[in-house]
Amino acid sequence: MKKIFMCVLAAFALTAVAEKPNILFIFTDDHATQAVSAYGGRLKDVAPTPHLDSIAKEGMLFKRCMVTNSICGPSRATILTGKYSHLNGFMTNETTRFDGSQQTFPKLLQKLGYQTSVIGKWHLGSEPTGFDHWEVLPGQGSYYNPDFKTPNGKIKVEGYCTEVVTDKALKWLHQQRDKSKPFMLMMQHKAPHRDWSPAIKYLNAYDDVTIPEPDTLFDSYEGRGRAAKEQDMTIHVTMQMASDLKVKEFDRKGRLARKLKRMTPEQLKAWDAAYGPKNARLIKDKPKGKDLIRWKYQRYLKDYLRCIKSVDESAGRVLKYLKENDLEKNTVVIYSSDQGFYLGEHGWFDKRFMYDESYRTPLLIKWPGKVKPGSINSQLVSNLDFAQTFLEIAGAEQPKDMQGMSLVPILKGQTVQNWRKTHYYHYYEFPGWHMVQRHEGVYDGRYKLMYFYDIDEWELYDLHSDPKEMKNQYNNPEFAAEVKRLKEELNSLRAEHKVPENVIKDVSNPDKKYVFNDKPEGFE
Ligand code: SGN
Ligand code: CA
Repeated sequence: MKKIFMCVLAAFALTAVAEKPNILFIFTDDHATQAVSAYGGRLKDVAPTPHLDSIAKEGMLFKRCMVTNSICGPSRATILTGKYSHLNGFMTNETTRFDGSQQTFPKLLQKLGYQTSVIGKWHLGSEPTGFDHWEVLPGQGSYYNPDFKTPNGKIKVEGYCTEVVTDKALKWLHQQRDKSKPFMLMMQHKAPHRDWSPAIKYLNAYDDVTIPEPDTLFDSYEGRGRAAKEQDMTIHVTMQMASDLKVKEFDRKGRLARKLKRMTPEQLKAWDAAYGPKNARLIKDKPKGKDLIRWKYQRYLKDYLRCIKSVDESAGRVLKYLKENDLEKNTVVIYSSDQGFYLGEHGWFDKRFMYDESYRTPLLIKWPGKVKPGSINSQLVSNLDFAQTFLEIAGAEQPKDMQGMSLVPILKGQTVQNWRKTHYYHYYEFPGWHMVQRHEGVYDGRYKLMYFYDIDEWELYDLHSDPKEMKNQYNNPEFAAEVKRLKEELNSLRAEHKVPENVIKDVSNPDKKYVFNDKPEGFE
C-alpha cells in the first residue's frame, strides 16, 4: 500500500515538474497604449486590436506600466536583467553594447529546465545569450524581406517582417523546441517602429476613414520648459515627407529609394499602386500650414495603425496555435512594448520623455486559472518587474540584486502590502536622435516631478487636473508641498536604486554627428 502511495506521489511530482507554465512574451517596438483598443482612447473604434484585447479580456490589463528609460535598447536590457540602466550598463541606444555575460532571466530559466527562444528585434548590439534558439534582426531590422542574424550566420527571408517573425515563432513552437521541457518564447516585432511600413495586404487599410486628432496636435509648448520646446520630434518639422511619409516626389536625399530597393518587383508594384494615386492628389492639392500638418498626421497614423493590424494578427495566430495544440491552459501570455509613443500628442512622434504617452507602455497578461478574466490593475508597475515575474511564474528564486517586484501576487488578485507608491525614471541620450534633454523623475500615480539636469529645469504636473501635462506647476506656490515631498522621494529612490552621482555625465557620444531638422518641408 505504502509503495503504491509513493509511486503515485512520484508520478504526481513528475507531472508537477513537467507542468511548469510556459511563457509567451509578445513584444513590439513603440506601440502606444493609445493604439491598443483595450485601453480605450480615441483610436479604439477606427482601429481596434481584437486579438490583443482578448489577452486583456481573458486576463489582466495594467493601466500604469511605467518604463525605466523610454527607449529601445535600454528597455530591453531592463527587461532581461530586472535592473535599471545604470546597473545593467545599457543606458542609451547609441553608445553601448549589452554585456551578455551578466545575469538575465532567460539564463535563470534555462537553469530551471526551460527551453528559451528569442525571435525578432533584439537591438542590443551584442549577440543574445541565455537562449537555446535565437534568430534576431540586425540592428533595427527591415520591414520588407528582412535579414536575420542566427548562430549559424546571416539569412534573408522574403516576406513582411511581422509575418516572418510570427512564422518563425510558430515553427519553433511546433517543430524545433524540445517538447519535454517548458518553454519561454520572446516573439519581438519590429513593428510599429518608424518608418511605419505596412504589410502589402494592408497598404490600403483605413483609406476611407479619418483618424481622430489629439487635442494637443498643435501644442505651442507654452507653460512648459525648454526641453519640450527644443526637441526635434515634431510632425511639423522633423517628420520627413519621403522617408517617413512615403511621398517619392520629396525624396531629394534618396533615402526612400534606398529603402524600396529591398522590395521585390511585385511588392514594389503594389506599393506604388497604393501610395501613387494618394501622393498625386497631395501634390495637386498642395496643402500648406496646418492643413499640411493634418495631412501628415493622417498618413503617419494610418501607416502606424496598418503596422499594428499585422501585430494584432500575429498575436491572433500564436494564441490560436496555443489553443489548437493544447497549450493554452498552461501558458502565460504577456503583451507589452519597449515603451509608449506619441501619436501626434503635443504635435510629436517618437518617445524618450517622461510625459505620459511615452513613459507608459501597454501590459496585458493572461494566465488561465490564475488571473481573473477582465481584471484591471492601476498600481504602479514597471518593465523593471518583468524578470522577477517570469522567474516567480517558473517557480524560481528571485535574485536579491534585481530591482523590481514580481507581479505574480497582483496577477493572483492578492493585495500586496508595501507595493511601490512611486516610480523612478531616467533618460540619458543627449545629444542624440530627437534631441530630448536628459532627465530623471518620480511619479506617484498622480503627481510627476521631472528634472532636466543639464539645463537645470524642473517640471511638476498634476495628472488629475491636467492629464495631458500642459501646465508645469513647479513654480506655483500652491504646489510647494508636493514639490518638497517629491524631491525628497526622488532622493530616496536614487539611494534605493543605487543611482551613482556621476553616472549622468559622460554617456553621450561626442564623435557622432546628429542631423537636426530646422525647416519644415512643404509646398511653396
Ligand atoms: C531610429 C529612428 C529614430 C528613433 C531611433 C530609436 N530614426 O534612429 O526616429 O528614435 O531609431 O528608436 S530612423 O529615421 O532611422 O527611423 S528605438 O525604438 O530603436 O529606440
Ligand atoms: Ca522602441
